Amino acid sequence: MSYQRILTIQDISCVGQCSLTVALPILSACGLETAILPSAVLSTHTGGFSGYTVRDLTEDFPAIRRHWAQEKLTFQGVVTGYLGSARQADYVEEIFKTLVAPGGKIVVDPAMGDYGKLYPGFDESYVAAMGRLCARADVIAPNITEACFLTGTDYAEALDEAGLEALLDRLEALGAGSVVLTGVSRAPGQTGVAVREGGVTRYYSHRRIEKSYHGTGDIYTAAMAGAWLGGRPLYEAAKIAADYTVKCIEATASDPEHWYGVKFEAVLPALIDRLRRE
Ligand code: PXL
Repeated sequence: MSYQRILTIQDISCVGQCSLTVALPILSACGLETAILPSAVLSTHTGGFSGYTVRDLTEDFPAIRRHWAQEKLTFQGVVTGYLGSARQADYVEEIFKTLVAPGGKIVVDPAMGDYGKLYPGFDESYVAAMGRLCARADVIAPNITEACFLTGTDYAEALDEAGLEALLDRLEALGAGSVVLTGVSRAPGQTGVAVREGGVTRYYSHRRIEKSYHGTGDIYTAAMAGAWLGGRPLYEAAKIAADYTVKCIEATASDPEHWYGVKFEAVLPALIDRLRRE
């Protein structure tokens, strides 16, 4: 496969090991040239810090898009995450329509909530905007909370098989090509992902580590998108990313001081090795 240039659009949380500060190194480690479009700049992420600063970069999007179009820059893949505003999603749609190379792929992580709640600052209009982006995506990667908001489903973290299948049906009906649903628990002590492609679901389960960390969804999406855009089948990419995310949590769990994110850097070599081998 020829050298691919990927664009990832999400915020810079200056401190906190999430969004762009994890997506850029992980996509690069997957061997992909990675361009970035920061949706906002925050002094830290919003999960557990107080008094963080936020600068929304929505107003910069149209001119940046125009400049790239003028330079005839296109992308073989676009990966989106946490955005600065609902209106920004309209500009992101414009990028999907005009700057994705023929055959290029779109991965949308509708990063907007966890544990049944939206992140601070997001509301129904943001959920609707994420739904519009999901409709244009080749792959979407919601967690259960995001899946419930996107489909108007009552939130329940532990769903039985029928509940999961119904949720996956509704997610597919949003219009996305394939769905990688994260945080899917099918047995006590386990968690994992469900991959729905062409109406068929495959599950991958692994050990659940009780401690949860910020940014692991972003790490998961970056590794899954990186492996998939790099040429692995989607289910394989979903498994590689799940195993990598578990390793990141394992590398962090023994350090109580490191509460705001995971030490993904320490296990990047293992991700690179696996991608080289498989
Ligand atoms: O990891 C998702 C995320 C990304 N960016 C910011 C966040 C969060 C989660 O809370 O606050 C700014």
